[in-house]
Order: sequence, then C-alpha cells, then structure tokens
Amino acid sequence: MKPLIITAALVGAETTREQNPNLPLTPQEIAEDAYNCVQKGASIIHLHVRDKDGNPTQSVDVFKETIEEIQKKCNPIIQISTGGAVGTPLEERAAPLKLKPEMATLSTGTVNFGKEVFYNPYDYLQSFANDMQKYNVKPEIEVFELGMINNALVMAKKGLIKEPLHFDFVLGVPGAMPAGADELMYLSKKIPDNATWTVAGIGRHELPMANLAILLGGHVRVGFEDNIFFKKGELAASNSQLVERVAKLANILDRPVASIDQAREILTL
Ligand code: KMH
Ligand code: ZN
Repeated sequence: MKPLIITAALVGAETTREQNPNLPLTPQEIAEDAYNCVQKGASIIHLHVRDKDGNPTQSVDVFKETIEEIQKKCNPIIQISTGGAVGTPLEERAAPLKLKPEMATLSTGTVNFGKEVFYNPYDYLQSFANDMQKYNVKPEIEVFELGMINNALVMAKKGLIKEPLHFDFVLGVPGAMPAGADELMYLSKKIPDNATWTVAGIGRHELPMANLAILLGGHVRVGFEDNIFFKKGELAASNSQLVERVAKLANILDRPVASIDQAREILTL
C-alpha cells in the first residue's frame, strides 16, 4: 500500500466560531493552523478563506494572502476550493484558479446539501475543468453521490480532465450519500484502476471512514470543514489534533504517512 496522504480541511464555508471557537479565520490563523497540521502529518491543505467579517469568500486577494502566509511557514500541497459556499455565484467560485495552486476541487454534480442545494451544472463543470487545464491545476473530484463518478469519467473521456484521476468521497452530508462501509467500498471499486481516492466523512462519520480508508489503501481528509468534534460531546481543540489522530491510527495499522514529497509523487503532481 502507498503511504497515506492526509488532507486537512481547516475552515470550510459552513463552520462557524459559534460551533467551534478554535476555527481559524484570518490568513494568519489559517497559516498557523496549516503549519501545525503539516507538523502532525498533513500533506494537503484544502483551502477555503473568509472575509474580514468571517464570512466565506472566493476573493482572489484573500486566497493569495493566505497561501503566501502558509508558504512562509511550510510547503504543503495547496488545494483551493472551487465549491465555495452554497449559493456562491459560479463565476466567483472559479476565480482563485488563476493563482495556479497545485490542486483545486471539482464537484462533478449537483446535490442536496442539508436544506440547501449545492449547484454544479455541467456547463460550469466544463468551464472549471478548462480553467484547471489552462492553469495546470490538478482537480480533486468531489463525489457526494455515485453519479458524480460517472460524470467525471465522461469528462475524462472528453479530455476535460486528465488521468490519473483523484477522487474525494464526501460521505454523510445530510441529503447525499451516507457514510457507510458498503458505500465507501462500492465507490472505491467504481473508479479507474489508476485513480487515487480519499474520504471525507462528515461529522461523527469522520473517524470510522478514516479508519476504513487506511485499511483499504485510500487516503483521508479531516478537519473543521467536515467535523468539529474530537469525540462525542468534546469539541476538537484544533485541526491538528484531528490530523494527529489519523497519523497515529495509520501508525497503529502499520501504514506509513506520506511526506509532502511522497504525496506529490502519488498524485502525479
Ligand atoms: N461548501 C460546500 C457547499 C469544495 O470545497 O469544493 C462545498 C465544498 C466543496 O466545500
Ligand atoms: Zn471544501
């Protein structure tokens, strides 16, 4: 099995300080948190940013400042979100791609997202994918439902995204695919043999999904975007606490944790 790539999803668009006071918001806080996560074994930083009031933004300037702050301290793979927040205009979502990060997310379908709808019409997917090719950004294909794999395979066939593909199975979002062992194993069998995958289990599903991914040869995403608790009734003290636990689990299960260089190699960056 290849070493385990740990992604830290530090901020997200939906999590608030009211839910977890340890949520990083400013570029400096996010950079400090990213550094701590890298120290504990994260090699990818999945990045959302916030404006001065703490609201989600796709501002190129804020992304630029945050990435520069992170890179002053360490050099993880930066994966910017093109998902933004539910309802962010589609043109705004793609704007930070011009910063040419190594990776960015590409959600390949529309899905219910709690009481809202995370909207991803095909025309825009094509346009996001074109921008990613133009700026040499590797997509992480965000899969909330099975059909999104098929959509990604269609896009790959048309040359809109290049193989080897990398997928993130986001499981346990209310209204979307549940976070069960059957679901994860099924999804992991439905992608091309040369593809890589990671899992983001939402809420209480983060830990069991991480465990299973370590055993199955997948990779793992954790962080406040997906889950604010360390255990039932106990808020996580930091994103790095969640990263550290996954690294410890991998160690117990005898799966090495990927260095940043190894992660770049595994993902063919
Ligand atoms: N905030 C969610 C609606 C991504 O980063 O690409 C979408 C999201 C996915 O977070
Ligand atoms: Zn995200």
